Amino acid sequence: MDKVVETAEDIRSMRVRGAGRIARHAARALGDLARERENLDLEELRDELIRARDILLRSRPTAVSLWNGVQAVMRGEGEALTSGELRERIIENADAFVERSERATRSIGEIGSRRINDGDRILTHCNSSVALSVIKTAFEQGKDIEVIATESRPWKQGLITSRELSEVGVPVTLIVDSAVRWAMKDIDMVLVGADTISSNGAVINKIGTSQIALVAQEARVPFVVCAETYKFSPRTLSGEPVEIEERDPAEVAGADELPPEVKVLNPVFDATPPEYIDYIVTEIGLIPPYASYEVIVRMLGQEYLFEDTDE
Ligand code: RI2
Repeated sequence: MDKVVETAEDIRSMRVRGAGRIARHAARALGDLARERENLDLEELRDELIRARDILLRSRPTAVSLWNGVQAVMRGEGEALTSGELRERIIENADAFVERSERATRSIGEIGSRRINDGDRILTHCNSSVALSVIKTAFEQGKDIEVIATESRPWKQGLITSRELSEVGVPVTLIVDSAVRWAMKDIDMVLVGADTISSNGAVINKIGTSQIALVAQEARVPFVVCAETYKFSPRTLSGEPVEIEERDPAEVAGADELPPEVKVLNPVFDATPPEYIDYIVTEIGLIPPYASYEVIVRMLGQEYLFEDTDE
């Protein structure tokens, strides 16, 4: 269980971050737990897995990818008749989820890149592995593109994006978050990731995303979201609101920088309404945000996470 606690701490502290990565990290931890626990009987193993699942789910509240990933690994745990069967099922589920998640990132790169034109200047926010998969794929196809990356306060994931793109040769310029409206006049497309997509098509992503969407709408610049289908939230279909994580105010300003009576808030995600979103690039194709309900129903109804729909 130590490793599970360590995994949860990696996610909580953002040593491992990004909605897709945290889902894979948690899935691997459950798979490893099942692999290691050869000596437990069925009930002991089941209890341990359920405890591990709950520890992992408590690590970060907003990205539904974590929840969907953990649910995918735990699928069918109640049906196993022996501990061997349970172990096998969890290991198989974990490997399948990780594999599917990595494949989805590549598929989104392929599909999304078809909408990028030679000469495009793309604005991206934070650090989304799927949005970057689209950009890198378009660049590998020989398209002459340029990226404007926002700093993304307070964690400055824009620096990670800038380094990552520059390493593969994509021309990239970093701007502060408040320079987005200034920059928008020369942008051809905004490309962002998602932590959660609700059944009404609202996209929950890094704080500041909804402001960028507003600016893009005003400037008539396409606003495109890149997200694997496990970022759509079945929980929102049953009316559950998406919890917006609020992190330590010290990430925004240190205690010694301000008088003690000043309150500092640090919400790290916001919701962009569907009317600001042109389309969502998923591994099953481009979908309008209003089709989110359909994606969720398919996921729920057909154990969607385990289908090979992108081949
Ligand atoms: P991928 C990140 O959250 C950002 O909000 C990013 O847009 C989103 O996850 C999706 O990332 P954080 O972990 O799954 O930096 O596309 O808070 O990599």
